[in-house]
Amino acid sequence: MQSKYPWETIKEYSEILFQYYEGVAKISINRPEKHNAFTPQTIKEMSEAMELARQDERVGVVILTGEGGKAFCSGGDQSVRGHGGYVGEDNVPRLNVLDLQMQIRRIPKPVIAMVAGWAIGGGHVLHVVCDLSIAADNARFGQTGPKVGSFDGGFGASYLARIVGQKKAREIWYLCDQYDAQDALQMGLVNKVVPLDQLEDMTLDWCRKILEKSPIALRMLKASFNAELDGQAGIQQLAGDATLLYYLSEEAKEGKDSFLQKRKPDFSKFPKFP
Ligand code: S0N
Repeated sequence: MQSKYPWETIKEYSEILFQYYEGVAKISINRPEKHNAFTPQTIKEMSEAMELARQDERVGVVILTGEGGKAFCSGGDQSVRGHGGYVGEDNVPRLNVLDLQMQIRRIPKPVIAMVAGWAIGGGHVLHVVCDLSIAADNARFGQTGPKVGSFDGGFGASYLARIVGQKKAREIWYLCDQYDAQDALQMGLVNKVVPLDQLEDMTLDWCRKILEKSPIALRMLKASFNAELDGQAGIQQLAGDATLLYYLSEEAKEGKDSFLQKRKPDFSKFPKFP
């Protein structure tokens, strides 16, 4: 599906598109002939793009999607699945999609899955770990692991269960059924369903609403939503954000300045809040 928006390419890749438009970075898997199944190379490119989007101060929201209108992502490319993972040009088996899942959770900017067509297997988990999911009416969701000899026991199981509940998550994995967009909406797996030709409009509309909001409030909220499930790593992320805020204060600046000026710090003027 051709976009009507003037996206500008941030960087050229072989298996994804990485584009920018008005505060939004779009990372799009570009393997429509394989329903956007990912190889280690696809994930390597997505990871780099995600990091570039994180570092880019113009970017407030990231959209994750797939080209073609028929698939968001159909998971790991089974034709390059070897012993121990998915095999790239270096012949090394990898499951580097797990690192990408962590990146999506840790980037301190909302990531929106824009889902048209299939979101299946590891592709389904990718939308699950995004902050928000907006689905076209042609979207179909499901896990295939037990059918094709794999499973995702990380976020693909535990976080899915947080979203749809334990019983439903077990049904999704044990039966490997497929669910349409309305099913997904009903079980809270997606935030909104729109006709396919309005998918990008609606997603950009949500991006604009998010971009009007306080970046630090959004950052803190994302870390807060993650903290409990992510355990010590979640606390670290939230605590890191607290440190960032503290660095911005005069109180913290007094500590740094006093060290550089070789004097005793004077914290007496700062309030001791109840
Ligand atoms: C998506 C499906 C249901 C669509 O069916 P439809 O519409 O009939 O289209 P097809 O004719 O089947 O597909 C069109 C072309 O695309 C190719 N293709 C589709 N999906 C894949 C794929 N995943 N790998 C390779 N090729 C794919 C088709 O072969 C076809 O090409 P041609 O025309 O040339 O034959 C249907 O396509 C489907 O069921 N696809 C497979 C879905 C699947 O099982 N995906 C893999 C699931 N596993 C993972 O993703 C594992 C990765 C992972 O995330 C993970 C993470 C952590 C820990 C473990 C794992 C893990 O599970 O290993």
